[in-house]
Amino acid sequence: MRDFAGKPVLVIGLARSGCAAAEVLVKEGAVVVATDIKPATALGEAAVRLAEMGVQLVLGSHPLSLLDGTELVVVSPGVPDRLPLLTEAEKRGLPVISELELACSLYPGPYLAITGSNGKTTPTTWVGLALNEAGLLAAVAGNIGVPISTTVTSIPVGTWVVAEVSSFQLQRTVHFHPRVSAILNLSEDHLDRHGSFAAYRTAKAKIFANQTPEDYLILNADDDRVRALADFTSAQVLFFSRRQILSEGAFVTEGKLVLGWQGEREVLCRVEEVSIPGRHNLENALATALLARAAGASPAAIAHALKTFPGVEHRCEFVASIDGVSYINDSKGTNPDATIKALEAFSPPLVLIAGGRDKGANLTYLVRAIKERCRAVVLLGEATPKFRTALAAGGYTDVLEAESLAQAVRQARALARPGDRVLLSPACASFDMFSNYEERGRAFKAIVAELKEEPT
Ligand code: UMA
Repeated sequence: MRDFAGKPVLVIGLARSGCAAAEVLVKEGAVVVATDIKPATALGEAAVRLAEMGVQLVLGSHPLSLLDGTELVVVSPGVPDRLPLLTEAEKRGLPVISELELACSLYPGPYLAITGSNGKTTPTTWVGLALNEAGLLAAVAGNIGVPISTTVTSIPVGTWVVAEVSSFQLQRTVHFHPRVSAILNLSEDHLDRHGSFAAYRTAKAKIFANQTPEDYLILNADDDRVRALADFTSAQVLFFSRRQILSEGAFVTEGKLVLGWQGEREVLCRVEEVSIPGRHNLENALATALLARAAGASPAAIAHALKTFPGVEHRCEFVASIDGVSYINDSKGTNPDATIKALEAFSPPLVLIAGGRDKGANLTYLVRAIKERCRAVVLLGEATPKFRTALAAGGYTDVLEAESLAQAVRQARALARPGDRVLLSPACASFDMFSNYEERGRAFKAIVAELKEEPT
């Protein structure tokens, strides 16, 4: 374990990750300076508390002089790579790590890490449940919203850290070594940050960079881009597939979810017993089962978790039914692929609310899915012109535009007919109008709750 006592460390970004990192570092005896581009008034209470703990805060700007005397830089996932302070740190040869790397320097594991472009949160939560069902200690953390460094400093030794990890967090890891890892799917995302799909995939592949033949790497056999990564690891590769029968791994046969495990076939449950709907959730269930098995859970515990998992907030979450119309919160659908999966999880017709901050993704397949499944689309946020143009180019004209989420929900209500579903699945980040997707999802739910009280 690393010794931080007396070490001068600079933390960049003071939202969830940065505050957690600074706090943990202070407790480890480091001399911490922390900076955020926002002024104190715009930061949460956690940042204010840091000052009381002895952290020197430099807010509103990132002067390069912050690097003088610093020995280590810990950067928040949301801070762009091209920040002059980071460029200068690299020029000076200072180590720059993510909060994930900080966590793994404090806790040796075992780690079970899950990445992918979409749907990470569901299997991460589900695996945590399956491990607990199996009587194993497990704590769920990471991109899911709980900083890993906070988690690893508050759990008993030997607890599995079940971590949802993003490309931003993986990008700046050095020693991160999960015993079990998974890449669920790969589609274009965060191109605004990584510059190219190849660079994005390279960041994702860091999840298995330190794995050895004693570890497991779990890959989606149905995703060509993911399957191809099997050639680049020393870990034991296991596949899951919704479409093929496998000798080893997780798959579906005769309407049942089955594990091929060390030469045996273990039947888990029937497809219709899986507790959450949609083809993508069947994939999530298969991934969950294999991950949990690789971490030592019994088939019986896994089967129980598959049948009882209630789903996660902001991911195809049922909110209410009003006048025969269901309202679904999929605020976590922050790229076109996630939105396509949400559209496919429900029977049409749907009224889709989409838009927000564009991340540079291609909309061709989303437009196709919208044409097949949507009665109408209500557009919102910065990406409106891009979506408008793409929908028009695809020959789709049932489009309205809204100034606010509240207006979008009311427009969707006016368009929907009994039996329809109103789906918030923006295919974009939330940062143009909200602090994060959780805030957007909560706002949607509050607006729907108000609708319930209003006459039609
Ligand atoms: N900032 C600066 N200077 C800059 C730019 C930003 O100081 O030039 C500051 C901002 O003012 C802000 C902080 O840096 O205060 C940025 O924080 P952050 O965006 O990293 O937010 P956190 O609350 O720390 O959340 C992060 C993850 N956010 C991102 O990756 C963008 C959360 O994932 C994660 O849940 C949390 O850590 C705990 O681990 C969210 C996310 O959107 C869900 N992830 C992306 C995704 O899933 O697609 C990767």
